[in-house]
Amino acid sequence: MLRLYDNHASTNALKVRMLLEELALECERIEVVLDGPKPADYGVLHPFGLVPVLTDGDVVLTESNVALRYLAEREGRTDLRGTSPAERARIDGLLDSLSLELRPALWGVEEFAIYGGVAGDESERIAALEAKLAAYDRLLDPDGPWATGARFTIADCALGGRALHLPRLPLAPACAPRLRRVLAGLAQRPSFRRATAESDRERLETSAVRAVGPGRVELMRLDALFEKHRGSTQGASGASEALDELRDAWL
Ligand SMILES: N[C@@H](CCC(=O)N[C@@H](CS)C(=O)NCC(=O)O)C(=O)O
Repeated sequence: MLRLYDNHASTNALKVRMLLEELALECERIEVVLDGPKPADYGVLHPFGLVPVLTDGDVVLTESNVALRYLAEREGRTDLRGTSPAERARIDGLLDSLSLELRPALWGVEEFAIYGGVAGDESERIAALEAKLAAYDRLLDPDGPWATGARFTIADCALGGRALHLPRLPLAPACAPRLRRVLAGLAQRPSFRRATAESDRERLETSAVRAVGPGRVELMRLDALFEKHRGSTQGASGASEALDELRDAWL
């Protein structure tokens, strides 16, 4: 039996939730708090105390990218994992660069734009992220629609999680066109919509977009849309409609 130690707001857990939906696998989900004390025995499962953890009987996986590879291989889905050593290496490269190169720069901006932190060097952080995004974009297939080309793979699941907040960040509109294209495809994909339904709902209820820097006007527009939908939408489908409108405004 698969079990996911999850948090609805965790972008790393979202990658795994999305693949579970894609594979239509049953999985017990246990919500673990992100900020604040974890259950006493959680440290036994995850040495760093992070989310997610995926268990499959005695198998314990504590890295989201490893969970993606494991699930695709467990189900014999070479289409998702890559059909040759060269394709698997390409997919692994996209996963690694996402975690090692893009994530720290993304966090630098998400910290103040999404989570309300005070930075003081916002413009530098935005410029650093835009440079990383431009570089990462060059790794993506030019024609798409997905990260590596015509076929959907676990690299797209990873992008769905890692780049979830991208539409809400104050970035230059022309930044990362290939990545935006992948995100536009994901927004229509049922597995992504199901995997994000819960966090979308919470986001609508607790919208706290900070209007800063060059993206100020765009963010104010998004904020106005959040306000419009707040209270008028109920449940996951209402939240999805509202998020569609937000994504359309950005993508
Ligand atoms: N390399 C890990 C990173 C996991 C991670 O950073 N998880 C975040 C949530 S997305 C977390 O648990 N944050 C809570 C904390 O730092 O205590 C992975 O990809 O699974």
